[in-house]
Amino acid sequence: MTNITRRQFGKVAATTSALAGVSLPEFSLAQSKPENRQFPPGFAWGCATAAYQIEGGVHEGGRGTSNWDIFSHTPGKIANDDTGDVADDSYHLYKEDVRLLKDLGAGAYRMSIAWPRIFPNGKGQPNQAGLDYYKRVLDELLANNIAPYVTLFHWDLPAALAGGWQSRATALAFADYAGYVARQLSDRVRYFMTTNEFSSFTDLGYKTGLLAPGLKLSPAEVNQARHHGILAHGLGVEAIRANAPAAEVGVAENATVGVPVIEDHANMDAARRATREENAPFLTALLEGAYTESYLQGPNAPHVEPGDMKAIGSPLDFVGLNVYTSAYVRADGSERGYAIEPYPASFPRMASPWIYLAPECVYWAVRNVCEIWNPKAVYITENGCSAADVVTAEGRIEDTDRVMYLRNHLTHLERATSEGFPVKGYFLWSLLDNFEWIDGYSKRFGIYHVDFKTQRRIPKLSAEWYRAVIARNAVV
Ligand code: GBH
Repeated sequence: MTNITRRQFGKVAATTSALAGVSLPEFSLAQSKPENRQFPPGFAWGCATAAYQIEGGVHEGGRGTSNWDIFSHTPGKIANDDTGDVADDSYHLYKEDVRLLKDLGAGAYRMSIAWPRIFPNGKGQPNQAGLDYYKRVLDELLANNIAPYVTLFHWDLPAALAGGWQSRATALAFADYAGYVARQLSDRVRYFMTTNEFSSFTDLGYKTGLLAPGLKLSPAEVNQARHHGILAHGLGVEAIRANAPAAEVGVAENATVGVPVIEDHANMDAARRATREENAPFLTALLEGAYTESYLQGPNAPHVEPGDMKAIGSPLDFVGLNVYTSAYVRADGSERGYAIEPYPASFPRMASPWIYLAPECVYWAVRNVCEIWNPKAVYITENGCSAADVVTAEGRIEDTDRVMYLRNHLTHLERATSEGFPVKGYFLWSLLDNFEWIDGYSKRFGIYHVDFKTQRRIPKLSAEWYRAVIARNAVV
């Protein structure tokens, strides 16, 4: 287009299409709404963290050893051989961290409880000092009008539990722990999540060996560990309900999210099918109270005892979704009805190579889950990204890439709320730079920068931006 301006081109195109017809189908653009990307009144805005990633204090208050203490101290497992021994030292600095939440205007905080602080041996005698630590944290949150959303298991498993998730006894021990915590803390906590990300603590721990305990087991053994994971959830829900009748109980799950390559009926249907099939060992089993037929086919199906599936299918008050990226799906005419498209090499990513910048994931996570299973309520329990943050000479962190990532995801989340899907809140991962599992301290996800030598916290541009989002209850 060398000798024609864009404006002229527009005129020509309009004239041509009016006179001669067009080859592309007609469509109408969605109207942008006057209220401008507002979220519903009462929408919960928060940040998320996890105990082993922020607390440190691993030898304090009678805490027992966890699988992650062992794994992180195994040479070669973690970038730079980092450990969570100190992390953000939130064990001591929790008041400062609550203050950071307060400064954001956050009304909610998703945190986890370290099972080995409550039961140093995984079961048996509870540890009062561990419980008292969480009472102090919760009291500080409540004094600042921040509602705690508590995850009971975010991967730090008491090392004393022999066999870990290979053992059915671990699921039973989890139920006892969950019931105990619910009874002790439900005067302070209304929202409980049982477990965080089944595939992370089962598949990545027992199949690929990437995360603790770093095993590479057979498919049948892996399916059994998965079953124990979701059984722990189910028995945990029952135990929380028995001990804290007023609690709202859910789960935080990183479901695979099918996103239609084109928003037409065939591909949207394929994306729904993919979301149900790809999550068959986990979320699908929870929300249907049964494994799919296809998952049970073949010689590697898990051994299921009578009553297990009923517990696993216990009704939930909310479904928490940890969403970072999409799986693009197309209808392919196959028997299962879908294909997942591989990412082209040029697909943009954030600082962690697994975070493809695919912000439609939050909309389709909500929509698929609601259309397939119709849950009472949905939360985004994690969303965020790592970025190669730099502290300027003036001491600022201008993380425009993180703001771009978050703003795009919230734009797609607002599409879901404006269409009436029951999304009740959003938790940004993460409040602070922290111990990022196998990446150690080399990947930063916080909206507050942490200097791990001094433990000084500095708000990044993204913190400033998130404060504006919360204040306006809208994408800004
Ligand atoms: C969440 O996991 C966790 O809940 C949270 O604790 C964590 O800090 C946060 O995300 C950010 O990572 O190295 O390419 O093999 C998200 C699921 C599972 C995604 C492990 C990254 C490793 C991919 N994660 N996975 S790779």
